[in-house]
Amino acid sequence: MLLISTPTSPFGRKVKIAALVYGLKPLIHVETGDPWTNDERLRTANPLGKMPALITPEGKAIYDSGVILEYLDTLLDAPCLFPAERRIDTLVRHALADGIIEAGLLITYERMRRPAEFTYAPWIEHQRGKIERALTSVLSDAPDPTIADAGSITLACALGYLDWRKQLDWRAAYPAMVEWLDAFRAAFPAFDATKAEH
Ligand SMILES: N[C@@H](CCC(=O)N[C@@H](CS)C(=O)NCC(=O)O)C(=O)O
Repeated sequence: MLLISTPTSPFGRKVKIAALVYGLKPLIHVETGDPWTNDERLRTANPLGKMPALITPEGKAIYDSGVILEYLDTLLDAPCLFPAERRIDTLVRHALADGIIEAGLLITYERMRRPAEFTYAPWIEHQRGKIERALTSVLSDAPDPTIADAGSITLACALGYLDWRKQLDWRAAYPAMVEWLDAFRAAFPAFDATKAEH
């Protein structure tokens, strides 16, 4: 399989952690894509030009990251990323954590992709509000940090992304989440193994 991503993509990191934890890494070859240029290979795989995209051995292109996780689950003896007995809860947790990454990404794009004179602070605050509400919600219903499913893996990637791009100081505001991430890191070395050198 070919995974088109970058070392820094939080969505790509979800896929890499899942592959490491569930022993699929040897089946996946990672190549770097670039959504900001005319990367025809990426655009052919995913017309939206977003990463990650996975090409199966049969040549089928799969995106987005959540669908790739669903695909990886089909390669396991039983689904572990979206376990059948808690599928809906896991899908909701996955959606919430994905939303944190998306809001963080929009803040980063506003800061880095838009000319400084056009940066719109209320838009950044709007996105930051989503992240704050999501993290507050997670506090009362956090996934088990010792189980690697789509919810916990994506939450860890979201927190790692906030650490990198600093959309807000989540460590000061949500100390319980620091403990949660420490527990996830201890349980799954794949988290640190997929940290990009920034
Ligand atoms: N929902 C998509 C989001 C993917 C995404 O936004 N990836 C970023 C990189 S981290 C990207 O490709 N951005 C370029 C763009 O939006 O054109 C997924 O889960 O795969």
